[in-house]
Order: sequence, then structure tokens, then C-alpha cells
Amino acid sequence: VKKIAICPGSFDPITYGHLDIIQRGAKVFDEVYVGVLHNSAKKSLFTVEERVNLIEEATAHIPNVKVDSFQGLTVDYAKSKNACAMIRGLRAVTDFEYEMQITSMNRVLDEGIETFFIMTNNQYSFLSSSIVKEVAKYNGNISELVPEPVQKAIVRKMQG
Ligand code: COD
Repeated sequence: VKKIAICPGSFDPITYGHLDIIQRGAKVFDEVYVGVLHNSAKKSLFTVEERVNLIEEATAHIPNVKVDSFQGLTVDYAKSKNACAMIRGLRAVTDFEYEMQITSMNRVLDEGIETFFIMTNNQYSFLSSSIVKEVAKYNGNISELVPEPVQKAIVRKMQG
């Protein structure tokens, strides 16, 4: 049987930090579904469709990665993909408390779905979508932080 994992998140937009955990997850699992959460409560820079497109471009070189979006609970999204696992990234101890809470809640909701944590590459431990947007807003250089299509898309957004 194929081992399928989901990699859920906001990805507003995808950064090299996300890409690193997706890439490493794809080496361990047969298939990885990157799922962009539709969250009307959270204000985002990019629409879900734009985020999906940017992730598709950024992961085009990884054949066992697929991208789509979902609404509702991540465990339900996992089940809809026949996934046995959920991949999350950990950057610092500050991520831990939040991740611990979600993981425990998800286990209560569905104990059949295991959460796997991939430690960030040191190089990206400071990186988040928010910090990229902050730097871009003040015309800082983000070329080391996000793939080129993302960089262009952010500049376009900020200008218009
Ligand atoms: N290095 C390594 N990993 C990173 C980096 C980096 N530099 N940056 C981000 N990551 C990881 C994050 O730790 C995360 O695992 C993943 O990449 C996605 O990150 P984000 O910030 O885009 O996404 P989040 O954390 O906002 O996603 C939250 C969810 C959508 C997973 C969560 O809100 C959720 O599960 N919502 C659905 C409702 C639900 O089921 N809730 C849980 C039960 S209460």
C-alpha cells in the first residue's frame, strides 16, 4: 500500500522553509498532498487559488507532490486523501506549544492519523510567510527566502 501524507498549512505564500519540509517529506512518503486551508477568518495576502498555483510552480520538480486546498478539519482532509500521516515543520521552541496542542487535538479527533515533525533546516529557522511579507512591504530583498515566482507575485501584490 502507498504511504500517503498531507502537509497542511496557510502557505501565504510558500517560502523556502515550507519547500524544504515538503521536499524532505516527499523522500519518506510515497505521495504528499500539500493542502492549503481555506480560512475566511484569517486575512491573507494571496487567494487560495493563487497560493495553490505558487506551490504548484515551486514543487513542479517533485513528482510525488500534489497540491490542492481544503476546508474544515485537517484530519478530514487527510482521510479524504487516504493519508495515514500529517507532516508539520518545527522551527523553534515557540512552535512547540502550538503544535503540541493541534497534534493532541487531532489525535482525539482521529487516532489513525499520525503527525510527523520535520525540524527546519537551520538556514530557514527564522523564516515565516509573515516575515517575508513584512520585508517585501518595505522593499527588502526576499530572493533568498522564497522561490522566484513567489517573489514576483509578492512585488505585484504590493504594488497594486
Ligand atoms: N521551516 C520549517 N517549517 C516551516 C517553516 C520553516 N521556516 N515555516 C513554516 N513551516 C511549517 C509550519 O511549522 C507548518 O507545519 C507548515 O510549515 C505550514 O505553515 P503555515 O504557517 O503556512 O500554516 P499554519 O501553521 O498556519 O497551518 C495551520 C493549519 C492549517 C494546519 C491549522 O490551522 C489547521 O489544522 N486548521 C484546520 C482546522 C483543524 O483541523 N484544526 C486542528 C484541530 S483543532
